[in-house]
Amino acid sequence: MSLVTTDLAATVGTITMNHGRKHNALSAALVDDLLAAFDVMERAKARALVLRAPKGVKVWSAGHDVKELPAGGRDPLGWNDPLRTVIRRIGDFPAPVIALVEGTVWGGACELALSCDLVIATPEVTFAITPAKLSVPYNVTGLLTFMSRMPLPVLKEMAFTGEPVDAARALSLGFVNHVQQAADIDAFVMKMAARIALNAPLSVTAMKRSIGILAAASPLPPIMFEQIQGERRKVWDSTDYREGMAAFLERREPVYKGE
Ligand code: LCV
Repeated sequence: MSLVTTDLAATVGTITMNHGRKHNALSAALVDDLLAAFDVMERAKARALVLRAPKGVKVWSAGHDVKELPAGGRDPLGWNDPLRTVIRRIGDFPAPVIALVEGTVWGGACELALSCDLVIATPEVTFAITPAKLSVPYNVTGLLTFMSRMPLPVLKEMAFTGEPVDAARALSLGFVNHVQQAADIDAFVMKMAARIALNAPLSVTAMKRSIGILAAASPLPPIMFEQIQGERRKVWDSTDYREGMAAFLERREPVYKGE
């Protein structure tokens, strides 16, 4: 049974992440079903796409499936990681993707939501960037996603503390487009999606792709990329990395020693 449901109303598609038992943790299985759903919607030439969880969820997505992270000794967020793959798919999708967010959003799911073209949330939504809590070295394109959505001091606060930021603050900082009450958000999002779908799809796609290319156009000399990878390897090779995984699985607070 698929872990997502899809709906296509005229030229507006909706993909619903529906693995409630694991709070939509972005496992390989859930991401595979998401990718299949994106392909269905692209073949159907959807002109706007809504990415959501079931109505009224407590957790939109619990982020990367921690139980699928490598035990150590290699990059936990490499090119073929399911989270990286679905993030790229959102950017590649020809039509605008609108994140309809209810519930709490954790770790890589923050990047999933913020990599969408528009983010619309209820007031109860919170976003928590959690790599520091798990001793995970977030990856280059992931950090660039966050850097392009919010001021550096805000990203540093979220990344270093791991503490949630609520929808009102996210709206004031610009990484949420609108905040709507739970009773109103579905109609609000579908009205915006329908408005987008009435516009010229070739123009919308060209602008989405051009903006994406321009926003990602940050020339990084290879030596700097290797320097970043060196910093990240210190983390994924550390005993702290293994402590972060163990603490999560044992449902206890981690004790980090900086080694
Ligand atoms: C696997 C899970 C998860 C999960 N993975 O329900 O950004 S990075 O670098 O940090 C990146 C690596 C990343 O995204 O890491 C993941 C960051 N996510 C989090 O830190 C959130 C972890 N989850 C939670 O704090 C709680 O599950 C919340 C607060 C979301 C919900 O709490 P609640 O008490 O309602 P449970 O914790 O009981 O979770 C229900 C089931 O979902 C699994 C969890 O292990 C449990 O499974 P079992 O019943 O089999 O034990 N689950 C939740 N999150 N990220 N599995």
